Amino acid sequence: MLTLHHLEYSQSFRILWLLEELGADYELKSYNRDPETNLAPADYKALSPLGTAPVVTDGDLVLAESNAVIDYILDGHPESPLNPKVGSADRARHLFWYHASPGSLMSIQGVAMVLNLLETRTPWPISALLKAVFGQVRKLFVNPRTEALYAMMEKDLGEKPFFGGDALTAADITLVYAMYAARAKGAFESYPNILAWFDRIEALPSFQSARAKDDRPHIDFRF
Ligand SMILES: N[C@@H](CCC(=O)N[C@@H](CS)C(=O)NCC(=O)O)C(=O)O
Repeated sequence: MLTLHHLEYSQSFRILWLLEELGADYELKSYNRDPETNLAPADYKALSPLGTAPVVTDGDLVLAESNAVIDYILDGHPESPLNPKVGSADRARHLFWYHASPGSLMSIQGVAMVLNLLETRTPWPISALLKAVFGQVRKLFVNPRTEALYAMMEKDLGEKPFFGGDALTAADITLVYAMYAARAKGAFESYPNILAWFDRIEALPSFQSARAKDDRPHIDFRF
């Protein structure tokens, strides 16, 4: 049987939600973060060479990397609407958002996070110099790319209820981590269609049962 190794407040929540949505048979093993480093604890890091969450094990298989895990699980559920069929109306839209999550949104969030860390953890006067340079990086690269993505989300979610189209797909599930991280920073206050998507997914029984199994008081995803 497949085991999900779930690290609290992490990207493995996506896999928990996926498994609940599929009604799959699985075992759940939950881990707390190391209280000192806030990273995965040693027994989680020992699971896979990357030492990151999510990880699933299935017999001899140990698999990390969120979208690889999602694809592996969906391979076992070929009829699931979470992966729209080739040639179906929502196929291209689903593929776009499924890949834009790690490929565009999370990568730009990663750049923004590194810039902020460098700026706030470097002593003056180097920090002042970094601030000036990073201001340009934000203006020319980070902000336009982020705003373009948010504008596209707002438009698409104004036309259909889910990132995947008319129905929930793995695109919505894989985006959930980055979307909550962005919302926590107030990113979507002027994007009503995006905010309505959060209400929509939070109303789903699978999301609610994943939250119950996650058993954490709030959604506060961390790196
Ligand atoms: N690209 C990887 C990223 C995995 C990742 O960075 N996971 C974070 C959790 S959100 C993690 O494991 N953090 C704890 C640590 O690095 O010890 C994936 O999608 O699986």
